[in-house]
Amino acid sequence: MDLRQGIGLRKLGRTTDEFQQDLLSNLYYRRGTTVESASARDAYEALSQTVRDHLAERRARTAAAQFASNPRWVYYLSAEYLLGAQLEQNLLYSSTGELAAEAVKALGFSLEDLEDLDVEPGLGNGGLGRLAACLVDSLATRDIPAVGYGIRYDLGIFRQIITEHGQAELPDDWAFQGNPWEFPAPDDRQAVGFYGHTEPVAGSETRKTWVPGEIVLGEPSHMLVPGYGTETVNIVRLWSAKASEASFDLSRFSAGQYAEAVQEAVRAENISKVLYPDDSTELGRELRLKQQYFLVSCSLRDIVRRFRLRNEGWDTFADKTVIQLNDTHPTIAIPELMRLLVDEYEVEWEKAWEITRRTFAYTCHTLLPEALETWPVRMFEKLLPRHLEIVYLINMLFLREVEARFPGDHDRLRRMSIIQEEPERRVRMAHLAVVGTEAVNGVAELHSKLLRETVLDDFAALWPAKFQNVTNGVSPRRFVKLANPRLSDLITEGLGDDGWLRDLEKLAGLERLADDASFRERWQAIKRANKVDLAVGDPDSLTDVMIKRFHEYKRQQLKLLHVITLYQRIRQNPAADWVPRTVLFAGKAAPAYHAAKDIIQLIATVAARIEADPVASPYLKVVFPANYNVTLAERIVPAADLSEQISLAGKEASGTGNMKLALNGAVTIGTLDGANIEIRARVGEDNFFLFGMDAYEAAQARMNGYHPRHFYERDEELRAAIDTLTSGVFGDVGRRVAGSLLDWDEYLTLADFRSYLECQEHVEKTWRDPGRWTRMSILNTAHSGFFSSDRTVADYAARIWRVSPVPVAPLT
Ligand code: NBG
Repeated sequence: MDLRQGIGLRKLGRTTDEFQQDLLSNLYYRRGTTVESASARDAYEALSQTVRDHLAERRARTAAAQFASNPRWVYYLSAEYLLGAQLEQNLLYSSTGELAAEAVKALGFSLEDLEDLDVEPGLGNGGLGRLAACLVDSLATRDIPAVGYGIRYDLGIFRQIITEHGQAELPDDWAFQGNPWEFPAPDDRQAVGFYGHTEPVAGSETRKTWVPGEIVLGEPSHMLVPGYGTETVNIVRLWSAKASEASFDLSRFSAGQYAEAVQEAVRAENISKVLYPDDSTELGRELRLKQQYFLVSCSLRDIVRRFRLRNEGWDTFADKTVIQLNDTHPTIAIPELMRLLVDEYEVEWEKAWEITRRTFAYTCHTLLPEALETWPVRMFEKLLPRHLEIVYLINMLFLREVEARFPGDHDRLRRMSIIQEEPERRVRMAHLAVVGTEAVNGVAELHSKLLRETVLDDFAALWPAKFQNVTNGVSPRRFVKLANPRLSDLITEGLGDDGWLRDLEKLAGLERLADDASFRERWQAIKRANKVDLAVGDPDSLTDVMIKRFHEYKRQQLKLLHVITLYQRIRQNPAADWVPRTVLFAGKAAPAYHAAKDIIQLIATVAARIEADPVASPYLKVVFPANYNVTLAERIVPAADLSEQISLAGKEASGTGNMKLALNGAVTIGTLDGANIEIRARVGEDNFFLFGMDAYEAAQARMNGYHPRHFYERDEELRAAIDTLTSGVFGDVGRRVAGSLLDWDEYLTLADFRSYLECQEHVEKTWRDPGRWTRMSILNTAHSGFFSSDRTVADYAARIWRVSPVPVAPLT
């Protein structure tokens, strides 16, 4: 039997009876229970295992095919993955949904009940983490050999609750009851060093020996990442920190010093305890740096191990390997690969550097200068002494190159150095990432342009060809098919087949239906039914949604000023013909980001006030469903009429919520920022509500001395809105928010206020003509095909990774 070809695998149950038998054997043999005593949890676990087996079988064939072809691999390194719930996705990707529904019914459960037990692994914060999940989905869908590497945080992103004091955070023990989707692989565990010192190696100038002061183990487990409409199943490999046996102090334990006995072990395992530990203390910051190195060290050793399975020497390493750095968090991979090559494998520095540079590529996800990571040299040196030496050498050679190109330009050297000197010596991770990679990309056209013109301009002048753009995308499977089954069915009917799920540009075929009255009616009825399901307000009201992380640059405060103004207008003239609106906010704020938490609290306060007001509440409702995550997004997105993308132009790198919403037929109100620009260009100016300054105007406004009070004084309605906040009717939090707007208003909220309000009036006028609105909605979906993450992956594959698919033959 040739196991390598996956022959020897029996075909899994494809009829109802067979599937049911498989489910029962999982219930008996793996769960150890019986039909009579099976709980919903038992049924959920047994079902998940049955579905997982279908994917695992494909995984075995994928691994065999990939191994045989010894391809160039994509390794995606990311501190975050927001994978979303797994059961429903895996049912879809294994085409077992109907079989499963039948089989669990026979056990006395409904599929929906079991889906409710499926907890989403919240291993990320926001857009960056969800992008990682969409890209791994599309990598598999495009049959590209790839592994996603990350950290298996014990506690994911906190669970948010909203009280009258605003946001409160609770721990998210997501795998408390186990995670049926995960395969532990303790054999592939790695040892990771920290601290210690370095020693010279006799006879070599560049090689050193690093003697770490602490060793922590990294134990991987992987989750399966199936492609859609293809056989490929890739994996995401997540590392957990484990203390070594030696770290348990038996003699202390015997002496009754229980806490002391495990102290070292606890410290080691804290590395994968939480996502983004609070970095307001020195210890917290060090823990974050430890996490970064932990991820990088484990993953690189695993990548080398995998390379070694099929190849010898180092000559082909960079041909067979491309490592994509998802933002700067994994950037220490650059000095780490140098260390492995030079110190451990005795490769010459020049050759090692060439390999390293050719292996890595870097995606930048921000434009906010404060979000560009730097680490104090002092801390770096203590934790990673050898890496700092390597960074210094990389920097010295790099600065020589700059000096050769721009002789005597000392200011340029200072600006470009990987080491920042003032006011404190720090390692600039973004500079390291640019210097040590072959390609650098932004995530939307404008973002990539601004990176070249501002944040990374010196680097773009030195290496213009290195800089690229790859516009983000989202998975149409998760965000249309799974999230919005009604709309998916209508689209499939309208287009004649469901080929759009793998080739999203096919949605353009809906254009001809935008003027078809009966199609429009059905489209509208679906939107309404989705609103009924969401159940947050009157389904006939304009459902106006702003769902994203809370950040001042995203300007939830601008939306709130609009709400307050609407409220005051209604109060002044209750008899007018108001367009009923349900304004939905959802999103989390970083626990230590007080200004953002203030805005959440203020929204909750304003919402309660309007709710209690009999005059305004029939027309205006503000809701704030707590704990925004992928699962909640899947419920909100299909129900949205209006998508709020109102960041200050030049601040949002791309946005991906904007894409999900447009794909589901929400019309955008937005600034010329991030991917909004590309959405507008595709759906058409007439189908997009544009307002506000553009990025250049915004930068100008700041440079010319921006005075928020100037706008406050000149705009009566704005003044009224801010004055109510200052008056204290919305409590101290209202005063604080008003104060920060009047005194500083970092993101020019007041400057864009009038333009935003006028644009919202235009929205209402359009909404009053349902035929016209629905046409706009259909055209948004029809022209959003570009925003599939399948296209994003194809772009990376062609221009950055230069990889080709390795198809997996179906089981015959
Ligand atoms: C975020 C940007 C978004 C972008 C996502 C994915 C970070 C650091 N950046 O605009 O703010 O859509 O990345 O690229 O999370």
